[in-house]
Amino acid sequence: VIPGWFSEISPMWPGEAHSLKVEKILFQGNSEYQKVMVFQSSTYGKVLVLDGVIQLTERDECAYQEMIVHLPLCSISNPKKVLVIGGGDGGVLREVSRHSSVEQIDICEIDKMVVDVSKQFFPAVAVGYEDPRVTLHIGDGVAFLKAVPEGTYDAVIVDSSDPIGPAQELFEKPFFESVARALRPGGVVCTQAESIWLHMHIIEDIVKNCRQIFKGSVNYAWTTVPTYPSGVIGFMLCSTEGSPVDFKHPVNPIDANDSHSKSKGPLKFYNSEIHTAAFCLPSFAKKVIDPK
Ligand code: AAT
Repeated sequence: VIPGWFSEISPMWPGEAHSLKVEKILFQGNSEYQKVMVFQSSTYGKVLVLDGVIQLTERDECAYQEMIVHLPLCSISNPKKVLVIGGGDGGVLREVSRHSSVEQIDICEIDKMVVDVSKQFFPAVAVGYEDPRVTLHIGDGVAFLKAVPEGTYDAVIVDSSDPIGPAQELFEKPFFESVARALRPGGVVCTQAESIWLHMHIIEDIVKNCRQIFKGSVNYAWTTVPTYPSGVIGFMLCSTEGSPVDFKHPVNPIDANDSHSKSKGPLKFYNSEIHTAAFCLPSFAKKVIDPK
């Protein structure tokens, strides 16, 4: 550990640790669920850390939040009801609210401290909470989904932390089963699905479970996020049986102008070309995820 630097050390990426130079620690607290920290970095703006793991930085959060939302929502026409699990910082809400067809946005985040800290230190992210379509539920996403009436949502977005800690069950088969139940026929889910460089075994497991549960399409996509372990992170995109969804060819392109508002700012990362490109896999990953 280098003095004055933050190093992200975890058994989920043994033998490596990405580091950022710390200008100032702005917040440290213990919630009921995890350690919460915010610091000002020299080169990535403010950084939100949970249990020693980077959740977002001001500089590169767009690459994650825009992709986890617009990959699913641009793949179906007229999404109306959207559920977000995790994502307490509000960045996913900010992106969902760019879609004018959406009428209802529910979010279930387990940790109220994440919400409060984001509102205090990350106003450009927490701006998502200002949309009147948003209802916040504080609680466990697993329990929340079990209580959702069948066929409620057009899209579910699972913006979850890594499977060590409170998010563990969000990577397990029973959770995916309740997501499928909560979706209407032809509805879509997009979940945080870790790194092809570090977590092929986790991804293989998720893919296997999802192929059994989701009778529409099942695809893996990925994006680059320099401050996430290995610099990339992926998403599992699935649809339920019903009108078929072709994730690789967006039917609901988002108009950069429509989605722009003074408080939200413009899209920085997502466009229709990168949407399609995100599904191209390196050969080593394709062999496991999508063998022909
Ligand atoms: N949008 C930024 C990135 C995140 S946030 C993940 C959120 O999931 C956290 O706020 C955490 O409190 C919440 N969470 C964890 N478990 C649950 C649960 N069971 N129910 C509801 N919310 C939960 C993801 C960062 C990815 C990091 C990659 N290394």
